[in-house]
Amino acid sequence: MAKANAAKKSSPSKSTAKTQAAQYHNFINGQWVPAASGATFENRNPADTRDLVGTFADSAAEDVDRAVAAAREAYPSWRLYPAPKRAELVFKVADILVRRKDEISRDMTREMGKVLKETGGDTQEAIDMAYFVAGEGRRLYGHTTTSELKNKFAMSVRDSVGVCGLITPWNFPIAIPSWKILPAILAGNTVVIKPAEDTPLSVVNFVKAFEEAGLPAGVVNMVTGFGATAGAPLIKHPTVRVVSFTGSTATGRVISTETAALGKRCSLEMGGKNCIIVMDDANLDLAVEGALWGAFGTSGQRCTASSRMIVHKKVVKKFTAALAERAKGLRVGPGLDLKNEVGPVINQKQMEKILGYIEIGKTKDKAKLMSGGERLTEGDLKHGYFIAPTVFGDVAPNAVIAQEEIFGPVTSVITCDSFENAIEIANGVEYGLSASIYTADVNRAFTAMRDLQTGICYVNAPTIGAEVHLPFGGTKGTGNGHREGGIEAFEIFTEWKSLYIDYSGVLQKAQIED
Ligand code: UN1
Repeated sequence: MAKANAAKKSSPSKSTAKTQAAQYHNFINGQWVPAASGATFENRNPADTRDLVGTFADSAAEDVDRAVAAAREAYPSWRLYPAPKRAELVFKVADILVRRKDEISRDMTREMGKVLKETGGDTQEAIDMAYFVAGEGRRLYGHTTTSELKNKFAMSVRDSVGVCGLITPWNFPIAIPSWKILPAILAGNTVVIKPAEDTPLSVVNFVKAFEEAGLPAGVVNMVTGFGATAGAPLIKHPTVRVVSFTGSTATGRVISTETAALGKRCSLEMGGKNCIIVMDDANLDLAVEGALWGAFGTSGQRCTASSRMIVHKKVVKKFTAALAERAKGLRVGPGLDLKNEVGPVINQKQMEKILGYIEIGKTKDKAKLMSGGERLTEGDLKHGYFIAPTVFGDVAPNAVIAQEEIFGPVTSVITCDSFENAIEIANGVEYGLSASIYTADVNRAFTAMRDLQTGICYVNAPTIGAEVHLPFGGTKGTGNGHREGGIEAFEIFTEWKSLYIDYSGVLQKAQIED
């Protein structure tokens, strides 16, 4: 699956053949090493595929074995290294990211396309996460509690689990790895990360921060490559105790089955079909502004993207016209050019998938195309994967484009008759990540917060923009009950241990009457 992507992304071109591309290796046991086979793959700029970002190790089971062995070797002493000391290293990582934010963000825009302001936000999210998680080094609280028996003390503490296998996506190439690596290592685990094949450079940059901070060898390891050849052996490796995955629902379900069969802990963060409800009493200008950002920020390639607008019949005409107008006005182009507001989509396969959904919207779904609806190929744009911000109007709640995750700059406006009808439409999808409501009515706002079946809910703001100190994740097809971010992130990366200390000097029997 992933291989096909990269093959398209990496088709050779004359203009780059002359320049020597940078070569990047795996990071195993504190060393930068090529794949055991010597194989590499290319990473190209989706805004201009003539630009070769670099070549990366095309890893396989042997590389995964080495990385996992390094993580296992490092684990016993890292586990016993005091958590506040582990936190000091994480604070150092944060400071390094602050210092290198611009450079990291530029590399990120070059390898995955989103505009510089947004890659800055992505890097900032990793910085925020590092400061937040590092603070936990002096907390990681458990409970002290009462005992049923006299002269007996009881408490619970968190322990680490062991080696964690982390599989991360390309849309938040450093933020999402930070959600996984940082709580994992702060809690005393060691990790092997396999970044998306479209964005290995961002994780190379992240790993360099751990190296510079002086993390012991083997605590953080990285193998680059593809899902089938590098991701699968990592997930299945018997030493790997925790798997944390962010990506498609289809892949997540496979991982869920495989890890269950092997008795591993598994956290999944998958798709979304997030909606903005706009009621007739909403501040319409604010709602349009929010919808524009929610639908077209990151070219719609967020799990949290606002891909459905559920709008009250009294204001739907006005809202749709205004949103389409604003969408037409967005400047689409390479993200490194500061005047652009929307970058390309990630690769050819993804572009074709999005264009396929646009076609379904026009034909099968019989929706009304209000803006965009096509690939942009003018001038140098033809060298990249640009799609015009697309708004569909008159979309039925059960239309394909209103049900399936498109992961591109496409949003659907659905008309609702009432608040109750809006909630029903909102909940009528397979996913449950994020939802929002624009209303001036506090009663409606609270009812929506109560009844929307999503892990994240916004009032008078779009569906994107979660902050790292609150739990992130979703219900239904979006996840499997775990959360990233917040102190809840530690649940998957720690094992609870209950401790009983009997200082009575006699045998006391719980639950047994004398
Ligand atoms: C994602 O799209 O997978 O809430 C993550 C947001 C960002 C994270 C998105 N802070 O939109």
